[in-house]
Formats: sequence, structure tokens, C-alpha cells
Amino acid sequence: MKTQVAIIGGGPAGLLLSQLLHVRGIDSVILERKTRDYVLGRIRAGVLEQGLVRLMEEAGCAERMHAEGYSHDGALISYGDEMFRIDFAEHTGTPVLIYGQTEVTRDLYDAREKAGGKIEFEVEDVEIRDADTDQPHVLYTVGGEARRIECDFIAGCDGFHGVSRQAIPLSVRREYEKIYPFGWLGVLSETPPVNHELIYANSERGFALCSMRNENLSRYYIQCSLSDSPADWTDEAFWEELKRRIPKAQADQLVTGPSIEKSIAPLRSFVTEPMRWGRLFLCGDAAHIVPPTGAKGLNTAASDVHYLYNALRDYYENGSETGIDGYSQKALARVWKAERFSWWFSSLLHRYPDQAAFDLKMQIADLEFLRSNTAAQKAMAENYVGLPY
Ligand code: FAS
Ligand code: PHB
Repeated sequence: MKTQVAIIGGGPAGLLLSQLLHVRGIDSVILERKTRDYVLGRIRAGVLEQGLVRLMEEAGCAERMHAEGYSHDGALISYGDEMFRIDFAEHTGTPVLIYGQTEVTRDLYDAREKAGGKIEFEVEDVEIRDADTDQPHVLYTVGGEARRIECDFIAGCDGFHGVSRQAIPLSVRREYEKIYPFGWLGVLSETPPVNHELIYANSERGFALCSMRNENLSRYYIQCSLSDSPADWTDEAFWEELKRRIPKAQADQLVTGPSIEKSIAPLRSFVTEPMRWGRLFLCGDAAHIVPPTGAKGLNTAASDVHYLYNALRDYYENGSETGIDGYSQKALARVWKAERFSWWFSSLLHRYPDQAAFDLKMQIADLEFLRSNTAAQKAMAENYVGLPY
């Protein structure tokens, strides 16, 4: 098989890139390890920056997003029984959109299939070959049958556990990592959200987040031990712990119900440099991971796609290699700012097992400063709604 761009990974990054390239008449093939249903079954991000919304519009996939998404002009931060609001509209004039990653991915799958896009599911043994030549290709198997794709470029969109990053030689690759000593236990429940905006809670018992997908589908998280498993937490235990971590006024209003999804995500900051090697380009979680606190994972995958899509357009439409030569540096400049914000926001809100009394005082002083200082709130809002591409 021959194509212009071979895309490894059918998550949001791979799908969005493929659909954008299609709109510009550039051919691609997506290789996905799992089935479509498996990919859609993963419950992940919930907050979209306007940059991602605009890309979905450019890809012709934003109709349902605009119809069913919720525009939020602010978010709440609580510590103990104290709570204050960060006003995105006042500080940036920009909202965020509440629309689950699952729905983004579903919209993109529907668009690719409607356009007759080539997606191979349940692929195995993916190997990237000759990425450092002008004739790269990908080997893989489907149902035990060996296959090969000749291509001009390869986009590694296969997430943190994919194979693309490993295709960059260790002599070239530099990795940066921070592992957090806790995870997030997430619950999805068919209950009305406790508040119409998100609540990020710092409590002496640990972090909590009250989020949502719609007026009758809520998404909640509590910081948990890395040794925990979802089976360790009954729904009742989860709800009781959540109530202890948010202000009493909200806890008293919390509508509980059976969990329809319960999972634990570890927290990590991770970046690999460079994000390009020859004709291989890494996008999204294949190149970087952030703790989900700042809602930057999916949104930084989107800015990678924006840079790579425009670089490939420039190559095919104008014969220019400027974009592809500058991709890694441009993408990493924004990736590191997202890493910093996600690390800062996580450090502000979580309780660390070995936290000294002084560190705790610094955390509360940071919260008090953010609460009282307009410049600090503006800086936080600008990062949360999304820095410019
Ligand atoms: P993805 O991991 O989504 O997609 C990669 C795809 O590649 C997958 O479908 C995988 O099956 C496929 N693949 C892997 N190896 C392959 C191979 N060898 N061959 C072919 N295909 C292969 N972000 C937020 O902003 N907020 C959140 O709350 C949040 N929660 C998260 C919870 C969890 C458990 C995880 C893992 C991530 C979470 N994230 C969150 C981050 C998440 O949203 C990612 O940033 C987003 O999925 C990035 O999209 P992709 O880069 O497409 O990677
Ligand atoms: C979510 O709704 O899943 C969500 C929202 C905001 C975050 C992380 C996750 O920072």
C-alpha cells in the first residue's frame, strides 16, 4: 500500500491530523492497535481549548461539538471551606468548551469513515523503517498477515505506550520525566453536576475535581494512592471521600449515584526531544505527557497536530520544507509551557506524602496570592484557556 502520510495511532491526535490532511487533499492511512469501540471506551479529557475547537471546525467536525458542548467562562478553586473563582472571560475574553474526548474521537471517526478514510484496526507488530531516509515505510500485521505501507512521512500518534518514540535512536533522543507519588481515581456517574462550573479542590485529605460532561453526566476525581485499584473503592466510599474534600456547601448539594465508569490514572510529566527524526514526526502523548490537572493533555496534542498539519500542507502545496524543519522546535516551545502549567497547578492542589509543614504553608500562601492578585489570576487564566499556537 502507498500513501503520503502513514499515521500510527487512531486516537484524537492521529484522527484529527488525518481529517485535516484529507480536507486539503493529502492522503493518509491510520494504523490503530485496538478496535474503534475500545478506543471510544476510554474515558479521558473533558475540557477543550478554543484552539482545538477551531481545528475541529477546520476539519469539518465541529457541528455536534457546538450543539452539545458547554462553554465555560470560569472555574472554581477551593481550599478547605474557602472557594474563589477564576474568571476566564474577564482575564482573557476566551472560554473553554466542556465536551468529552470520547465525543471528539467519535466525531473524528465518523468523519473519517464518511470520507472513506483508510483506518486499519487491530494492527500488530508495527515497525517504522528508514524514517531517516526519503523512502520511509511501515511494516505491520493484521490477523497474522504481514503488510507494508510506503509513504512520504510517518506521524507517530500512538500515545505514551506506542512504538514511534522508540524509533528515534537513543543517541538522538533526550527524555525528561517526573513521576508524581499519587494517582487520580475517576468516576463517571449519571447524576447532575454539583456545580455548573468545575471545582478544583485542595484539601488536607488530598486533591479532588468536580467536572462534568452534560447536565446529567458528572465526572469526579479524587487523588489516591498509587497502590490503590478501582476495586478498592466502593461507590459509597468514593462519594464519602469526595464530600470530605470539597467545601461543605457543595458537599451538602452533591447528588450521588452508581458509577458507570471507575478508573485510576497515574500522574506523570514527560517530554521527549526532538519530536522529529528524519521523516518521522511525533504528535501528542507519543511525545509528551502531563498530569491531567491543567486539562492540557488532549489540548497539547491538538497544537502538535496544528503545527504538523500546516508543515505538511506547506510541503505538498508549496514544496517548502520550512515547516517540517521547524516542527519540533515550534511544538516543543508550546509543550514545555503546558508542562510547566500542569506541574505548577498539580503542585498547588495536591497533598504530597512527604510534604513538610513549611511546604504546606507555601501552598496555602500560593492559593491566597492567587485568590487576591489580579495579575496572578490573569496568568492562570491565560494558561488554562490555552496559550496561543
Ligand atoms: P492516545 O493515547 O489517546 O491515542 C494513541 C492511540 O494509539 C491509541 O488509540 C492506541 O490504541 C494507539 N496505539 C498505541 N500503540 C500503537 C501501536 N503500536 N500501533 C498502532 N496503534 C497504537 N487529558 C486531559 O486533558 N484530561 C484528562 O482528564 C485526561 N485523563 C487521562 C486519563 C488517562 C488514563 C490517560 C492515559 C490520559 C488522560 N489524558 C487526559 C490525556 C489524554 O487525553 C491524552 O492527552 C490524549 O488521549 C492524547 O491523544 P493521543 O496523542 O491521540 O494519544
Ligand atoms: C475531565 O472532565 O475529565 C477533566 C476536566 C478538567 C481537568 C481534568 C479532567 O483538569
